[in-house]
Parts: sequence; structure tokens; C-alpha cells
Amino acid sequence: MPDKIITIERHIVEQQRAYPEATGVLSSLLYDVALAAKIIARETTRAGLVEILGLAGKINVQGEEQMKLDIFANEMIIRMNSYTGRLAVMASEEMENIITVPEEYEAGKYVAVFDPLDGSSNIDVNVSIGTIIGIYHRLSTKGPGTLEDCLQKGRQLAAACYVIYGASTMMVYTTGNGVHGFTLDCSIGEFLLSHPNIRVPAKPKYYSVNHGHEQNWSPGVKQFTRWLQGLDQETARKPLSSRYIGSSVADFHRNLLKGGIFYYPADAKRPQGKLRLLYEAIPLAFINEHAGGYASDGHCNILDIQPESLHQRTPLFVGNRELVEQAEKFISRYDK
Ligand code: AHM
Ligand code: MG
Repeated sequence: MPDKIITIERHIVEQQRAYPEATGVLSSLLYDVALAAKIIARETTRAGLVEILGLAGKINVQGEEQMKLDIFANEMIIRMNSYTGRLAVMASEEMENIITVPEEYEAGKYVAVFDPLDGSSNIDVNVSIGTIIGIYHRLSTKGPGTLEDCLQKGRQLAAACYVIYGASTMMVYTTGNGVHGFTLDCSIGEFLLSHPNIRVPAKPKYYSVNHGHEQNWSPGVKQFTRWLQGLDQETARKPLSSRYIGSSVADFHRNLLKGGIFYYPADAKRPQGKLRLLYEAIPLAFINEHAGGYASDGHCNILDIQPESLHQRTPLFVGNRELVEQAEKFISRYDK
């Protein structure tokens, strides 16, 4: 038995003490997220029982079919955050436009951008899925939040977190003061600190990419992958093992704990990549950087990219700094 049991609520409050000027709003906001995550986790694990699985028959703004659980998670996060007075505006991967707080409620000083249920192709087959959230300070000074409030560089994030609904449910968050992981104890309904101060291990173990797209990759991405496999003639290295789930949260989470790189590059069929800058790449890049790693679009730091539209896509390379920098080198050398 651990000598100290730390709930997420207590941890968030203790973290707040590191910022004497803090008003407690961000702490409450993170706690709201934890509560929404618990409800989504409950529905995720009951999914088979309550026949919530399957396509809802709607097409989302990305032109993809939405699953019922996506809709549930999206609505839950919006509902849990509309009336609190903490948020001015939200943007969701599942919604075409920004979501302003209803007029009857006070607009707060924060902005939330989120992918309510990432990896939805895995829902039907009982494989890990997740929620990703980025939290910014609003830029506008009054009234309802704006599109510009949502289109901020990752560098400006106040906090980021993800929840993984896997063999157990975990929430991992940072407010820029270390990355901390909590495991949901379903018997008491609390997230308990299980992974304090996560750091990307110095020695990487895995590389994670969808090899099914290899024929469309650029020469730089192909050569980088051969390097990871220990097949590059010039710089032979010990090969990494390959692991790929197809849920960004799960692929990212494994490599954060074990060391490695997860990448979804641009390719001939997807010249912008597949993942969304705002909802997936930026929050994961922020968490990763605060755990000692690095994230790039193949050319520059993801956190330095100015988002131009809500559903902008980006190539993503995220994980151990050494590996991500190597990806940049191969791309600049082979992809002229
Ligand atoms: P989603 O947000 O619609 O679930 O799509 C994003 C997911 C990521 O979680 C994952 O990294 C990627 O799509 C997998 O794509 P692919 O099936 O091409 O490997
Ligand atoms: Mg997604």
C-alpha cells in the first residue's frame, strides 16, 4: 500500500500553490475535465452492455462517420463546461465551428480545445481510445470567446491533458510544472496519483507508425524508418521494436512511458498529414515537451506553429528528442 494516497483533486490544488497569483479557476477546470472523463470512462466500459456501440449514421466535419460514443463524449464535455463560468469558448474536433458559452452563463477566462474521443475506429473492437484537451487563456477581453481565442500557438497553452480509456482509465496532465498521471480507481470513483513526474525514458524502445501507408511516404520518411529499424547503411543502430495501435492517445501514452517515437507523417495521399493540429498534435506535443521530449511536423517544433483554421491537419513526429530530431534531419536531407 502506498504511504500517501493522492487524489487528482488534491494534486491539482497542490500544483496551484506553485503559482501564488493563481485564482483557482484553472484548477477547477481541470477537475471538471476529470469528472467528464469519469463519465465518459463509465460509458466506454459499459458500451457493449448498453448497445451504444456502432455508427450513429452522421458524418462529422472531417467527412468521417461518427460513432455514437464520439457524440456522447463531445456532448458531455460541452455540457460539463458550458455553465461553469470558467470557459469563454470551446472548439471540438467533432464540431465545425467554435462553441461559445450560452448567453445566460457568464463567459470565463479560459478556452478549451478538444478531441472528445480519439481513435474512434477502435471503439467497436475494444481497443484503447482517449480524450485530448488543451486549455488556453482567452485573448479577447470581454464578451463571448472568439475564433482567434482558439487559434493560439501550443506554446501559449496553460494546461493540457489526455485521458486513456484502456485496461484501466488514466488521466495525464500538465500545467507546465511536470507531467503527472492518475489511474481511475473505479471502486471509489477517484483518479489516484500513480505516475508522478513522468519523464520520457532516455533509452527509447518503440517506434509507432502505420506501415500500411509506406508506399505513399516521402524518401526522407522511408529512410528515417529504415534508420529506426537499424537498416540505414551510414549509421547502423540497434533496431527499435514496432508497436502501433491506431489511437494517437494510446500510441503516444505507451511511448511516453516506455520511450520511443510515434509519427503520422505527410504522404502522397495526405500531403497535410492526418492528425489535427489543434486537438491532437498541440496538446500531446505540450505534454511531451514537459516530460523532456520533442514534437515536430518534420521541419519545426509543433508548439511554434500558428494555427490558421480550426480543423487544420499536420504531420506529427513526437517522442524522444533524439529520434524526432533525426526525423527532421532525414526529411531535410532527402525531401527537397
Ligand atoms: P479520429 O480522431 O477520427 O479517431 O482519427 C485519428 C486517429 C488517431 O488516433 C490515430 O493516430 C490515427 O487516426 C490512425 O490513423 P490510421 O488508421 O490511418 O493509422
Ligand atoms: Mg482524433
